[in-house]
Amino acid sequence: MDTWNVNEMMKVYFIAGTQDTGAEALPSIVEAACRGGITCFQFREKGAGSLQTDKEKVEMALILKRICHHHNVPFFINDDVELALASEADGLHIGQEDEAASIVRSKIGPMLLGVSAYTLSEAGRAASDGADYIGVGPMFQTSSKADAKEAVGPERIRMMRQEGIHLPITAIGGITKAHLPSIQQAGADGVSIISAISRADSPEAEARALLHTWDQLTM
Ligand code: TZP
Ligand code: MG
Repeated sequence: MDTWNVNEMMKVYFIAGTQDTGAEALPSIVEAACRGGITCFQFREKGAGSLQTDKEKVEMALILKRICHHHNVPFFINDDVELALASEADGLHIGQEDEAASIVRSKIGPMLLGVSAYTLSEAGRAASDGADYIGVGPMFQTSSKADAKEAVGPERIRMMRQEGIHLPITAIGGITKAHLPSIQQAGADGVSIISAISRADSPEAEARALLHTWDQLTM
């Protein structure tokens, strides 16, 4: 459980918090997504409807981590260094509005670190600050993030690759199965998804289909 292959974990990276699913449903949705073959999970507890107390967040994080590890899926925390340390997560993902990646890197020790990058310079800085991967987006319009920036499309990833960004890249924002070919062709290592999995009739079947489609494209 302690050594993860970052490139592999990029393929189908599922993100969710109780604001996306309701607190009751979240563990079973994460369990279903794990059965379907997600390659990473991030607990992103944020915005209207999210849990408010540290105690509730830690409790939920530990429940979700257990489910992930049962399926050999790495468990990440969004933004919250203290929660990541308290729950002994495998990794932390931070945005540009959070504390600088170089400082966070020194606080979390050997934990994996993901950083959101919208521009080429943000991607370059993430690399020099010691990020293990970057999340690039929003690719397409999304309703899962209140303060989402303007969609940039897969072209942004192609540009970053052309400009010498070699870090693993997960594409994020409004992504569905239909987008996978253009995202893979642009040079991404995988996709991060909230709604297409969490709101699917069957999160398990959707996760499985996403992974299958991604792997078929690679071949
Ligand atoms: N960061 C950029 S877009 C986004 C985040 C967290 C939301 C992605 O959710 P969805 O439902 O897959 O568009
Ligand atoms: Mg953030």
